[in-house]
Amino acid sequence: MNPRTIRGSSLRDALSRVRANLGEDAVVLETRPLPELETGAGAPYEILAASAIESRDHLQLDHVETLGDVTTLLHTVRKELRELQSSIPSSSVTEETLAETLVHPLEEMRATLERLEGNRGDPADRSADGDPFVHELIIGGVEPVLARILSERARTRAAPTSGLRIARVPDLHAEFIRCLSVTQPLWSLGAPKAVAMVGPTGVGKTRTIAKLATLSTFVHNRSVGVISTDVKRIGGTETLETLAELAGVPFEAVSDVQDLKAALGAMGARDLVLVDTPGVSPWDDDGLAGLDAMFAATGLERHLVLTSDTPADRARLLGKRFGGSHLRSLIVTKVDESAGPGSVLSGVWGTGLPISHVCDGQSIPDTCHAIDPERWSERVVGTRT
Ligand SMILES: Nc1nc2c(ncn2[C@@H]2O[C@H](COP(=O)(O)OP(=O)(O)OP(=O)(O)O)[C@@H](O)[C@H]2O)c(=O)[nH]1
Ligand SMILES: [Mg+2]
Repeated sequence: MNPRTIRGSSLRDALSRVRANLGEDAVVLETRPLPELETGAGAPYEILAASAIESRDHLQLDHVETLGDVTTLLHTVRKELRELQSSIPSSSVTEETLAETLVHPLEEMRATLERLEGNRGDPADRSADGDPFVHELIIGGVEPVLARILSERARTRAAPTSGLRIARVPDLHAEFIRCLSVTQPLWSLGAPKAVAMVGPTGVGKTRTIAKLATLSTFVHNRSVGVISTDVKRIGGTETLETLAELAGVPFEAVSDVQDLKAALGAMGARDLVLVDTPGVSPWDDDGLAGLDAMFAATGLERHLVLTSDTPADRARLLGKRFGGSHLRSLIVTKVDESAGPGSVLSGVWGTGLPISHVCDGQSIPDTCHAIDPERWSERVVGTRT
């Protein structure tokens, strides 16, 4: 694109010169009054503009990519509306319910559209839209669309209604911490608890259970039991059984709900019973129905396990498919493989669940942690004020 600067004796005059020189569809990139001439006759203007054909060529790839993002988000919104309509009796669908359900997807869509708008700027700034906060958050691992939303919220926090909207790092910290909801780790639950890990295949459910069983036993002094329901696949239980044995923790492999109930009964006095489930595709309706039936029969708590590279819109879908309002917390794994610690925000944002644990490696047990939002925020945003 070769933008040109064109001047006129007024805005209207400058615009007609732009059209005469660059065509009827010329793209106006910037307008500004010419202060040094303001005392003269009229109000002279300068316009930075480019020919539409060049601009389209220039933006084509970004448009394709961004329109793809917008289409995905629209698809998610439409799907959520359909699910909302079918899951809530029509009399109880209030404007508040709708607004609450749609607020996150709409914010994401707005940020994406703003990026489309921002794509007219300097190509070098596109990933962060030239916004240093967005840049900082993306470097810290935050998903770009969420980085834009957080930066915007920090500015609103700094100047809610008017003013220069200049935010500082503490405003960004406050907004990050507000989004990063956490809940108590599983080893500090008060009453005896039986909890199950659910989630798609390969996200780290089994390994997380091995870490939690070991840490809960040796570091937090809890009596623990482990049950695996992943008996149909070859190799589904062996690793966990061996690890439970090494930690001196009782282990049972069960193949149906009756056996599961019996095993839960036998371990009923334990502080924490961890139940492993097989990985299920979010599109496998039968597999998910099997899980639902197991939970309905046992009253087990469910905790969703997702990897840290799961984008917010996919996390939203996975949250709904793996239990929706029945889920108690989110465990984010493979943070060590992500772009940065800020990546954990996508799961929380998409599912609306608080994080109970994050995992950042394969080794057992030292790569499973509870998180403190303030310290986590410092790792993402830094501590400069
Ligand atoms: N780098 C890294 N690897 C991990 C982490 N957690 C689990 N893994 C690895 O991810 C792979 C899958 O882990 P599993 O625990 O078997 O995953 P799963 O969810 O039980 O898998 P399925 O039972 O097949 O659904 C293994 O190679 C683990 O060692 C983590 O926090 N970081
Ligand atoms: Mg497993």
